[in-house]
Amino acid sequence: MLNEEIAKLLYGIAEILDILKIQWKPRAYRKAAQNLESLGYDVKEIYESKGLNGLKEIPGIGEGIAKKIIEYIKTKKITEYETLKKKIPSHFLELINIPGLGARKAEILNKKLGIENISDLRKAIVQHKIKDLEGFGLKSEGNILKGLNIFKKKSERVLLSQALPIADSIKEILKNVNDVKTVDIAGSLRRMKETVKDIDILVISNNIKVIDTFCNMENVKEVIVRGNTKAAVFLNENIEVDLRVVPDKSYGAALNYFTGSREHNIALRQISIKKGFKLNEYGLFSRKTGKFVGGKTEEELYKLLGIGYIEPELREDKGEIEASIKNKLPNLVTLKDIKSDLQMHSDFSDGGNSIEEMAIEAKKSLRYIAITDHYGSLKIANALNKKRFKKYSEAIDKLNKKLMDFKILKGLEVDIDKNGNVECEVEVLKELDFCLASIHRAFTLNKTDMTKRVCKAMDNRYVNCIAHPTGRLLLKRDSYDLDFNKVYEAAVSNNVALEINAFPDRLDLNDDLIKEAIENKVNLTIGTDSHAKEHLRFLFLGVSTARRGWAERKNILNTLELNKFLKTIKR
Ligand code: DGT
Ligand code: CA
Ligand code: ZN
Repeated sequence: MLNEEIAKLLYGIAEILDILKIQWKPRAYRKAAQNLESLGYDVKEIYESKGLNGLKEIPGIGEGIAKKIIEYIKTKKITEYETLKKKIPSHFLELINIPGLGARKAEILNKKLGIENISDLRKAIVQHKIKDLEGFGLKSEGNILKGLNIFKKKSERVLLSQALPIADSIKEILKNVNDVKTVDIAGSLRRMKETVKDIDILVISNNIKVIDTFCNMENVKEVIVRGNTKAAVFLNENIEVDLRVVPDKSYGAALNYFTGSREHNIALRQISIKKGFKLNEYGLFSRKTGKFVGGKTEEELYKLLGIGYIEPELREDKGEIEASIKNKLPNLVTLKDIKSDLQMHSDFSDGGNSIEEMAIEAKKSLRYIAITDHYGSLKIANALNKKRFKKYSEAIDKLNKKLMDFKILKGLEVDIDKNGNVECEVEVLKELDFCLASIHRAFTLNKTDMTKRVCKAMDNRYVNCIAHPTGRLLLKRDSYDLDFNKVYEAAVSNNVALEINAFPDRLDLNDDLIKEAIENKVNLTIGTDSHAKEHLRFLFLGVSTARRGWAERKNILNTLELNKFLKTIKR
């Protein structure tokens, strides 16, 4: 979404205004940035459907900032930010990018310790120079270090959902080059890892023209390497793309090698050694004679190694090879198995579309959905209260009469308060078909209290599922502390499911927790957490995360037909 990119610039403007000692304005920019970040639907979509006035309806956004948003949508920059940047010393620009280090602190660090950039800052932390500065202290030094690490991660990896469309468009371009037989995405992207460092692409061709085309794509910012069989470029989108060109004969071996993971490759190589082979990206060879044995396809390769084919999502050396040897690999759930989407919002709370619009879009590929608008004291999400719930409930009933062969479950996403109480009246809870409970505030409780809080919410007999159970936001916010063994136990004994939230920056539960939850016999659901009908397509991200967590059809409640689903969630 553009929201975050724009929010980042608005925060940047606020920081610079602070440095320039301009009063009041920074606050307005910060407020606007905050609201944009938590908006949940895309400002670009609002602008396209409702224009300037649509943007002005967003809380905290007046005419001035709305115009800057439009400028960014159209030109990908905000002139005021560019102008302001020139007014302050350059060292600030780098430092204020660090989460938790604002203009005021950056100024002190620069004056007292001469810190000009990130590398100076890191040195000062290592030498513990910061803790002794007035107004800083050990804790503050630790926080700056944390901020540095987040910044580092952020500048190194991108979300799966951001890399995928870029990779697909490159694939389209390369497919159309003469003599290109096959184009495949490899690396962590093929394994559907939640974030990726770069995009790896593999091509069968004996024509080096494909390298030319690749290096001359219009979004290439810089060519990093250019050879006869490989090239690497850095794109305007701030991501690197590596291309390998390989011959037909060893394509399977190359695809396998460049899909990884590195750990999976190493484990496969050990098996091949035991079998008297040598395995590399060119194929499988006899150790004795050096003769090529095979490697044209991945299927052939796994077969020659005496094990069953392993899906890319499983290739992390987390037990998949042992399972494959014993013929015990899971039969992974697929997008086609999914009959419903179990978390989405409408314009009754903070969504951008009506319930009907969401339902019509979902009906194209699903059999039923749960509309789960926010309920409780979550003001920022325009949460429903008892009075507004009545209208919501009627709207759903009415639509269910109108829509044929499709069911809208009456759901809510209710807030879990600090003590584990569900912020919703029993009369309302009783009317629901499906109730999600989740945490949106007080993230910093310690592990014991947080675990108690979630388990207590599960004790509530109306709760069917805990949404985004760890609360993490990829590249932005860590999970809160939970003792998952206790959570699994409570989930099973109360018959509460845990959600795999499919929204691109959540993917929560993550792959490892999904696997653990399944081992502990916990039921799982997938919810896109859509805030606009365009988000419904994120379902596939939930499915791929489930697959990375070894989920089979039977582990995911969304694969059930409606009646069976309702029976299964009954408490
Ligand atoms: P990423 O890019 O960090 O998200 O993760 P990957 O897995 O895409 O890693 P990348 O791009 O460095 O390399 C792509 C694949 O190439 C990797 O999954 C396995 C293979 N590969 C790269 N370096 C090595 C290596 O040193 N040893 C082995 N066995 N395989 C490697
Ligand atoms: Ca990669
Ligand atoms: Zn939520």
